[in-house]
Amino acid sequence: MIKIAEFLGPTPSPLWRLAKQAGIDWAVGGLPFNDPHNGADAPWDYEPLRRMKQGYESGGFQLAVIEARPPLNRAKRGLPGRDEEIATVCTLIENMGRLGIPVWCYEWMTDFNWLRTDTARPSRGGSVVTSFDYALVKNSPPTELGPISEDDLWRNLDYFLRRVLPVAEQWNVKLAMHPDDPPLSPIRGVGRIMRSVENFQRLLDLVPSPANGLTLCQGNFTLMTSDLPEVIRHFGRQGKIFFVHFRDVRGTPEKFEETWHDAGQTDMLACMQAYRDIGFDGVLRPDHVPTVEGDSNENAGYSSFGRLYAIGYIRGLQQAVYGR
Ligand SMILES: [Mn+2]
Repeated sequence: MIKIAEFLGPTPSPLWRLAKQAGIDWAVGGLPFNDPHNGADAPWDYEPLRRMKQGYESGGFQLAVIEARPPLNRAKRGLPGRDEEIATVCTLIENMGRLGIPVWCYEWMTDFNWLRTDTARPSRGGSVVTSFDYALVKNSPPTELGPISEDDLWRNLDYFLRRVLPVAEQWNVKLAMHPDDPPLSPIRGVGRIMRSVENFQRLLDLVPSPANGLTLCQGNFTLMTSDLPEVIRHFGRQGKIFFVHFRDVRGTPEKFEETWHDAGQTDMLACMQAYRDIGFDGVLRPDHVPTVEGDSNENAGYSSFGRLYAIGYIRGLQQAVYGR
């Protein structure tokens, strides 16, 4: 059975109570905030992580996934200092293992993370969503660090995985690679490799390990295929889906907008059936949601009230597919 989770900040908030009221028992967390109690400890050290986990538990949530990364740009680019960054990741993984936090969601986007050209595009009934149009960025100058090829990104990823995966195996923590968003390459001179079903298979085959897997972010994967349920089965049969982002879009990798969960291009019911068919028993969270009336668009994609609708929609699909 899937476990429906929410992305929650590390301190109690109205959103925590809304999520709890909507029936959420699982939290996806970031890294602990800087806190005077941390002393010399970094966010990936044991005590800050332990206190964060305990905080979620006192709010009624089990911490199932950490979806934040220590600095990794040197590792992604293969620059001096990458071994120190990789050591930090190994510390995080070990401490997650000690605390029984089973999944780390990471990504291999260098220089910049998910990219949109509009964060307030009108959607249903005056709600707003994010959107992307490659035509608006195709003439953007390269990033400060300059172009980097896809071959270099693969080489650096291989170097990273060969050091981190043995630690992840030892501590029983799973690495769940998130797709590049948008799944398009290059952007601003920067190659983006996690952008196709074939490339995700290449990731799995690059360094075979029970800890090497993926985050099935539907909003990106549905732009890589015309048959998302089959892609879910393809990776699910291999036991490689460790985490799911449940959201939808309309369009192509070059030009798309995010949508309400009931209004995108993907057959969401068929996706839920595919998760059941592969026996997926991990965590699934609504990813980006529309910003709706009465809510702030300050953190586009993460509106509180928009999430309530998404949770209800997902709960309905879950009960339709798995029964009550
Ligand atoms: Mn995602």
